[in-house]
Amino acid sequence: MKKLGTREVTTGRENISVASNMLATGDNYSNIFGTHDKVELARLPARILVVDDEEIILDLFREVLEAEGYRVWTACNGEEAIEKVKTMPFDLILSDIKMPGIDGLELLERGKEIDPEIDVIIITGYASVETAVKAMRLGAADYLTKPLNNELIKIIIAKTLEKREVQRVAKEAQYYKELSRLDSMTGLFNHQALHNLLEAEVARAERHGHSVSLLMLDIDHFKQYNDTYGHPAGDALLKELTGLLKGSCRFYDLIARYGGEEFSVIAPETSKAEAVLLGKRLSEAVEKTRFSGRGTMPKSRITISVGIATYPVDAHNKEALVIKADQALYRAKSSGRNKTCVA
Ligand code: GH3
Ligand code: MG
Ligand code: MG
Repeated sequence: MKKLGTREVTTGRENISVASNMLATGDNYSNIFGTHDKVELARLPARILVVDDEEIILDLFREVLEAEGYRVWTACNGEEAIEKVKTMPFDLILSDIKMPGIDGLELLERGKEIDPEIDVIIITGYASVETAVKAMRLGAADYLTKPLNNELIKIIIAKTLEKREVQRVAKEAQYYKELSRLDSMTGLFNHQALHNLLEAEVARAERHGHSVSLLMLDIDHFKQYNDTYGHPAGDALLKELTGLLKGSCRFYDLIARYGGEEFSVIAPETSKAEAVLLGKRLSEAVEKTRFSGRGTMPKSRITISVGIATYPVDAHNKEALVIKADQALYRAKSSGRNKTCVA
């Protein structure tokens, strides 16, 4: 197991011990104390709350844990511990099971109610294996038995924190994976995500014998809008249009920014006729919206053209569906724009 060493870092406010293993990844202090609150908090040394009604045990834990580089708080009963959990974030509670008033098991339950992410290690008497089992059933991360052994304390805590770190990293990876599916400007699915989702939706439609429709939308004369008002105004229009599309589609329609000023909507379980209604509804919603700057645009309004293709009537796979919808969009453009055309 990797041991967490510590370093002292002066932040101007206080001295903070930083686990040295975080520096091995090439991170520097400006990263750690930078703008990423989420990452920063998680990378500081673990915050541990020790709860026991015996002062001598609290002192022992404080000494052992602080020497390991952890930040330690103590409480001499369950009530005090709960107050502390309510007011500050802890990674770990280390609690005696037998205490007057709120005992360790109740603290475990109530602590998890306040902060479901918190890990709890229960300290039991030598002979009370049943209570240890009960604690584990209630969601304790682990348990320690009295008489306490310093080395075992260190190992159990380090193991629990390591598991916690693995879970945090996995969660963060999932978060960034999510981000990589989204278009940064609009928050809609990006081009790649659209292709992945369409592939999955076509497969699902095939399995269940449903239709799925693909709508390609493109803003008419957007270059003119950009040339007149500038790129930032164009960006603002794209964002405004995003809100409008979200408000006009159904909950389970999948909206993507296909690229530039082109959007697409995957409408699951939607026939061609229903997709045409959706396309027309979207066009009308855009046409009616009083976007700023519309006055200088053709016919004094912002409009979109829409091309539609439906599985299985127009195409039998994702690639062909995209081509067919694109061709329909091209026809909507070449036949005068502000139109909905089908494959
Ligand atoms: P059409 O009616 O044929 O679609 O004409 P159009 O002017 O909309 O199409 P064209 O393909 O000629 O021009 C697209 C314009 O979209 C040009 C480009 O500057 C603009 N554009 C693409 N992506 C962005 C973006 O992210 N932000 C802004 N502001 N403009 C963008
Ligand atoms: Mg355009
Ligand atoms: Mg275009």
